[in-house]
Amino acid sequence: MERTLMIIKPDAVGAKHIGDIVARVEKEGFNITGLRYVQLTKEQAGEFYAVHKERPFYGDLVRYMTSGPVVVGRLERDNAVNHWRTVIGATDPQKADPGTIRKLFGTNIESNAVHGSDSPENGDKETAFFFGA
Ligand code: FUP
Repeated sequence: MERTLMIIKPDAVGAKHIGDIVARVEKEGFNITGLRYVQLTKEQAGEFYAVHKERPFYGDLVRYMTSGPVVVGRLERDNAVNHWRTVIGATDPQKADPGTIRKLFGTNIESNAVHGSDSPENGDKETAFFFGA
C-alpha cells in the first residue's frame, strides 16, 4: 500500500483543526497507521526540510515549523501521494481549489495548514523519518 506523510502544521493545530483534518483523512479512505503529537526541534525541522536549505524562505520555515506542536501521521491507501496532494490543494492557500484543506484552513504560503509527501519515494522516506521503516 502506498504511503504519504501528513503533517498538521502549527497554525492548524493552534486553530483547533486537528479533528476536522483527521476526519477528512478518514473520509478520503486513508488508513491511519501512525499518528503522533510532537514538538519538532530546530534540528528535526531543518533536516526534514533540508532540500529547501538554499531557498530564501528556509530559516522562516524552520522557525514556523517549530513555533508550536504539530501532528504527524502515516497515511496509507492506493495512490496515497497524489490523492492526498489533491485533497490538500496548492502550496499557496489563496491559489488552492475550493474545498481543499489548505483553502479551508491555511493562512498563507508558509502557514498552509498541512504537509503531504511529493512522491511515493518521499512518502516512504518521510514516514520512516517519524515512524521508522
Ligand atoms: P508543498 O509540496 O506544496 O508542501 O510545497 P513545497 O515543497 O514547494 O514547499 C514546502 C513548504 O515550504 C511549504 F509547505 C511552505 C514553505 N514555502 C514557503 O514558506 N515559501 C515558499 O515560497 C514556498 C514554500
